[in-house]
Amino acid sequence: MTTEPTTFDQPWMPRENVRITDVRAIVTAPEGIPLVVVRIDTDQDGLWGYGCATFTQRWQAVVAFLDHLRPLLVGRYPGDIEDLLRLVRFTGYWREGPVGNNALSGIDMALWDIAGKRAGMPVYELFGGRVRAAADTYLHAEGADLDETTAHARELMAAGQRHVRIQTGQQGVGHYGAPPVAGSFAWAKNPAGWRVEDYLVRTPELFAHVREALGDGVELLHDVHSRLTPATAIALARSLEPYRPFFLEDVLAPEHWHRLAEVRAASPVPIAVGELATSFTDAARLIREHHVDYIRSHLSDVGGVSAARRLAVLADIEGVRTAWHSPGDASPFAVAAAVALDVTSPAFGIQEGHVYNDETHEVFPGMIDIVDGWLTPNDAPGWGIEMDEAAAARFPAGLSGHDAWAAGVRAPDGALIAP
Ligand code: GCO
Ligand code: MG
Repeated sequence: MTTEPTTFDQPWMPRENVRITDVRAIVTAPEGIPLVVVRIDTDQDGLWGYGCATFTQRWQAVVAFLDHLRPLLVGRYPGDIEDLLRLVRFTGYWREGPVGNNALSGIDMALWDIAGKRAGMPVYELFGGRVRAAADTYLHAEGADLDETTAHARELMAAGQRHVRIQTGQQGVGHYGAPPVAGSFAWAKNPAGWRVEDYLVRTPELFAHVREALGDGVELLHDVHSRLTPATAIALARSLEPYRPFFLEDVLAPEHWHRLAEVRAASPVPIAVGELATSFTDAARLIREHHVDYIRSHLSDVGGVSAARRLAVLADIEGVRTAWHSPGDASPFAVAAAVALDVTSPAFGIQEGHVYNDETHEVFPGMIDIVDGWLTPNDAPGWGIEMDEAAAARFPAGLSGHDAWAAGVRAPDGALIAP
């Protein structure tokens, strides 16, 4: 093994005389949710690119990881994207994982942004062009009780949503994605506990209530958030069959994904899993082993848009649909990358959406927004989105609020559970 650094040059001449001059992270939290963006600068005037590297809970680790990569990339030609991604992965030896993959994703998406700007084309056209006009989306409806969640779902439908994820509160700390309900379990060691027995009763009640109120013209989704066992996941799926869920998400935690086949075999309710896949390999296995009906990867957790593009091809081959993870802890560059895949992949299923605040729009001029339930890619070169770094600096990132919340998600006996 050599001890001296060797030249990083590929054994071929770069096609053009363009070189990377800097790779840096920009962290901002215009909604209080830390977003990590990577900017790659080049020696060509006005040519730079952005990518999403958002691991909101541990963003400081991603920034530090990127510091390792700068010397590897500065001076390199930005056009050989795949070779650069492999260089980053193989020189670090220990590949994958959420920190390294998020750093890789920021680089990956920024290189595609540069490629689009150099070609004068939107990234989706570099991927082969459209197979559909736009990406249909879903938004989150939530409430402390059945009526509140139903009212929120109705509002989203009135704004043009045809797909709505419904979550509702329950006694104790409440279920993921909904506020807790006053009241607690006096008998419990942890009176504000999350009780699976309550959840298994309340969730079918929620679906029945929403279906009764809103009819069959809306697609209803629900996120279990990794809190069940195979047996209780099967019980829940079966109890929801009369209400025709569009999909049931994260029925099992990653530690039990090898048992997803049992859940899928026991009920026709479509299963969506994948946001917690922190390696391309794990996400690909979910598709290849037919554990899911929808793959839900967080693009930057599997290494970026190049990796997710491979997953979209695999999904197409295996009859799985995509449903890329993209709530508030994904930057507008992640949204642009997901939508570039959505409009170019035959395997598209549905796109998770988020309505960003005005401050986010100030930080990310050109970002794309949901209109009548649709996300449509920019036709400008690259992602078509810029970043106002002065505005970004007005929203410094702190600790993600996720830590405090997750630390409080415990069962009535006090045991921590998947948040
Ligand atoms: C979803 C996810 C998120 C995660 C969040 C974690 O389906 O959108 O479950 O809400 O909880 O992205 O940081
Ligand atoms: Mg989820």
